[in-house]
Amino acid sequence: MSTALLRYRKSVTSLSPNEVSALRLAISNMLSLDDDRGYAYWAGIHGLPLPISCTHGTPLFLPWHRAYLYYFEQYLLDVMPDGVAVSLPWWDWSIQAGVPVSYALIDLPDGTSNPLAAAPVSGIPDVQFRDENVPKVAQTSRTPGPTGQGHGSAGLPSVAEVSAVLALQDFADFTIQLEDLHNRVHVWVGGTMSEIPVAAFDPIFWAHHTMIDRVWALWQQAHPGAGVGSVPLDYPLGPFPTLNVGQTLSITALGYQYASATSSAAAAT
Ligand SMILES: [Cu+2]
Repeated sequence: MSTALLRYRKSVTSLSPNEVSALRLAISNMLSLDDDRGYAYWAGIHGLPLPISCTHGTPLFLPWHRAYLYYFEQYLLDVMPDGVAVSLPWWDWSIQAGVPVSYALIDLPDGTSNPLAAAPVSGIPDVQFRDENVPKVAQTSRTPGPTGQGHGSAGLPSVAEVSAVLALQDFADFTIQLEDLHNRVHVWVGGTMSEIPVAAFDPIFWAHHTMIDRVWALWQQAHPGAGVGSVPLDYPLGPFPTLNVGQTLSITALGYQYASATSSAAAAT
C-alpha cells in the first residue's frame, strides 16, 4: 500500500490555520445535518440517546473507539467540499496542558461562534437524562481542572505517565492503564465531558479520543504482534456495520496514519 494514499492525523497544535478552518467547517456541516450523517447522531451513538453503545472497562475499549473515530472521520470527509481534506487531530494533553486554543476560543474573529468550543446536546428524551442520572443540558460546557505540575490525579496525565503505559508489554495491562489516563482527562475537562452518556457531544471528545487511539497505535508499533489479548478477532463492533475487532488492528488498513510528532508518546518509543 502506498503511504501517499494514507490520511494523516496531526496534532491539534501543528494544524495550519487552513486546516483548523477545514475542521471547523466539517464539524459545522455535520452539526447542520439532523439525519444519520449528522453530528448529533454520531455523538449519540456513544451514549444517549439509548442504546448506549460505547464500551468502557473492557478489552473492547480501544477497538470500539477506533471504529467509532473511523466512522466519524468518514462522515467529516463526506460533508466537505470536493478536494478539501480533513482529518481528526489529536490533543496531546501530556504536553498541551490545557484545552487547545482552537477549541477554547468562544468566538471566531469573524464574529461567529467556534464550533469546536461547544455543541448542542440534542435528540435525547428527558426521561433518558433522568434515568441515567445525567443533568439535562441543551449545550455542552467545560470546567477545566488545574494545569501545571503537582496536582496528581486531579491534573492531566504527564509525559512520564504516558511513557510508563507505553512500556507495558501486555495488552490487558496496557488497555486498563490507558483507559485510566483517559478517564482522568474526561474528569479534568469537566462539564459535559465528565458525563460519559453525553461526553461525545463536546467537540473536544474527538481530539481526546484521537490521542488515545494514537497512543494505542504507538504501543502497537513498539510491541509488534502484541494483539488484543483474549478478545476474539471476529467480535463485531456494533453498531458499526462492517468492522470487527480484527479489522481495527491496522490503522493503515483503515486508511490513516499518525503524523510523527515531537511529543511525549513519540519520544517514548
Ligand atoms: Cu472517552
